[in-house]
Amino acid sequence: MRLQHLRGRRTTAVAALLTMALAVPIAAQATEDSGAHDSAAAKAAAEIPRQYRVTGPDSVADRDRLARLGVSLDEVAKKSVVITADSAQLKKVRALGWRTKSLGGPPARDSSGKKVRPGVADFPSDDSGYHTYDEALKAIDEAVAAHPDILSKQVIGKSHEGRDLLAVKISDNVGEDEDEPEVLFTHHQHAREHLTVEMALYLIDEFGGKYGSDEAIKKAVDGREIWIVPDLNPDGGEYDITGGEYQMWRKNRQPNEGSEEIGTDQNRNWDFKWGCCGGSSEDPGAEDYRGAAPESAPEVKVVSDFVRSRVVGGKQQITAAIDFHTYGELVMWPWGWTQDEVTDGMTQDDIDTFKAIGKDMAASNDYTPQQDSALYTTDGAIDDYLWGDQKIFAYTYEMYPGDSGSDGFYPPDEVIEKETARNRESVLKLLDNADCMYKAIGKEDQYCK
Ligand code: 0X9
Ligand code: CA
Ligand code: CA
Ligand code: CA
Ligand code: ZN
Repeated sequence: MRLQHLRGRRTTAVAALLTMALAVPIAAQATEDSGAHDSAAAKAAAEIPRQYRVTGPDSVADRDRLARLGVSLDEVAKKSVVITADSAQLKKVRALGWRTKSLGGPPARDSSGKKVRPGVADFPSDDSGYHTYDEALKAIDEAVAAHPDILSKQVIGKSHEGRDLLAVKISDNVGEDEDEPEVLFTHHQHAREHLTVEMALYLIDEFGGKYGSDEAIKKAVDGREIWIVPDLNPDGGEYDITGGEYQMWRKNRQPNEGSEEIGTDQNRNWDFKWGCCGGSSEDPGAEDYRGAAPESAPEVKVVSDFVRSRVVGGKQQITAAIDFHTYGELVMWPWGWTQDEVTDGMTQDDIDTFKAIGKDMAASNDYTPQQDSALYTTDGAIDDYLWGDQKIFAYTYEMYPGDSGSDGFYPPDEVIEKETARNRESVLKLLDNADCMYKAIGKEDQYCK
């Protein structure tokens, strides 16, 4: 509590300084923006959206109003937010009377002078510690080859552009479907959130490599069937690093009928209360475009089908899940579609369980625990689907950094090791609870006997 308070004050002071320092460049930026053509075609061709701090929004209602303009809300503070917007969206934000301040474009990270060839998907040279899609595949294949008794890989389907979508299984007797609680980890719904793929690779390495030497790892691997979907958005991820320059891309790369705009926000496309509640956009140009129909994004359909395939003998085998995002350092739980806690499909015991385990996990990684909708309203998000439709205790993590002062979506590769290992204990806690989530509220007998 105290730490958060201090952090908040420091952020405010820095914000005040930035406001003064950046007053002139912002005005220049705005002129430049408004001079640019805002036709969808011109925008679709090239414009890299930017982050802005918007000062004023201080409630969920304010933030929802902002999100309906088609911008993404990347960071939420008490009296301001950080958004990603293109020039047309920025104009709309300003028309609502909010004060905006550019935070600049994504970092270049090519100090070594080694340039990536135009059109080639690769991280800028200073960030070569991140894995491209092919590099991640190779790392996974190597891990599976090194530990075939506890790791296996399967292709569960294809992305819009035809890349393989994988599920890595980790368990003892990995080739058999045993009667053990199953736990799902999903990664990289949003293209620019590359640290989440590193989180998947960390888990695969940690569980594979330490099985023989680490008690806690061995217990988890022996007693659970762990599913890792390391990359739900390979097309977007590759697009985001085109030519070694970060593109600030969020959605998948599926074209939209009748529009020049590309992409669906996968985390608004799941088939539970899809588009119900003002928590997504029907505009294909919006950062949170929900798609033409639930599961219209092939990647969402593939993973939904995979999850449904884990219903065996009428019982969903997966009991718990984490969907990894960046950034904000948050542990969140459903609902996203409503501010309410106890509702149809969420009993007092359910929400108490979500909170007890969520807070415990957040205590171990020093993230902030909260309900999804404390940020802003979201409908069609994965955790609402997994809980609402499949009764899987599903959490959403927002990884490092806590705020955009530390490079937002693009933290340098030097932080990968620390910021992935940071979640080791919280992941082990979820795995430990997965045999009966309700034991966290002392109701094992009532629910799990
Ligand atoms: O907006 C999102 O999808 C997530 N934030 S991000 O900056 N990574 O895009 C937050 C989702 C929180 N709500 C639910 N999970 N329902
Ligand atoms: Ca580096
Ligand atoms: Ca097993
Ligand atoms: Ca099983
Ligand atoms: Zn995200």
